[in-house]
Amino acid sequence: MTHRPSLRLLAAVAASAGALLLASCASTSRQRFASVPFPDSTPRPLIIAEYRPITLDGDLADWEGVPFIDVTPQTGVFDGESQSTDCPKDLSYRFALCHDNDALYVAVRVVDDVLQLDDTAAGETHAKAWMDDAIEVFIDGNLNRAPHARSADRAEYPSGGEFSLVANGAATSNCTGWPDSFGKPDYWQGATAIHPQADGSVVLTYEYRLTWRVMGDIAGPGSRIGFTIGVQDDDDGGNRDHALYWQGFSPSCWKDENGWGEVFIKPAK
Ligand SMILES: [Ca+2]
Ligand SMILES: [Ca+2]
Ligand SMILES: [Ca+2]
Ligand SMILES: [Ca+2]
Repeated sequence: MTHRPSLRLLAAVAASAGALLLASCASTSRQRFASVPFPDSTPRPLIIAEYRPITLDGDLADWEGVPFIDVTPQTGVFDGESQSTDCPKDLSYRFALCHDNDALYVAVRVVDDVLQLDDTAAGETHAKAWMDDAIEVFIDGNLNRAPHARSADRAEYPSGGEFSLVANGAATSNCTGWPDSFGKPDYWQGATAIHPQADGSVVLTYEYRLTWRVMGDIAGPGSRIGFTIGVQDDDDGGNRDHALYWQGFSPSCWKDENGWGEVFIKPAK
């Protein structure tokens, strides 16, 4: 089993210390941890997804007040299958989660120095998303923390898998039980927007809607799921340059569900 680098332990300790320092501030959201830690005993992050209907339009204004989690080259996990960078302006992002009665929503805001979309096209539902500037969302809907999310028997696909969305709106769900289901309201949908910056860089915004159906109809308000997110960064065409994950065991962060964080889908009051 892959062990998490000691830097992760230091980060977790620092996060815990920060939480203690901020404990007296009632308005500050505290870091939460799942009841089952990582195999090396470091705390497993837990996100609380509140109830909030969202409009899928690539505009994140409707997420105001929802806490976002920052992922930078210093706090995230670069997958060993690609290169890394030390520069947050090259690749960094923040993401948030919420839900309504039918689906989980994910918002992502990416900072990227160079936009590359040479391997995908808008409208594709079987796109090579990993080769361009794209998001990959990973769902462990039955929370069994399987060691191989893509085992030959496809045992994990009925309750989750990988849902990828490119900045141009191309998508893929090949590694789920629902290939080519992007854009269908009963399965999953998404919206993206590209915001060019004055210095030539881009800000990319994404919104996902993932129904309980793509989690096998076993997840929903009141349940917990395994979750991580990876951002793919291509800056020079061709294959990706960087893959930066929120949580995962490198290399192959997509593989071992035990390396992912958790989400509690908090019921509406
Ligand atoms: Ca929106
Ligand atoms: Ca970049
Ligand atoms: Ca890029
Ligand atoms: Ca590319």
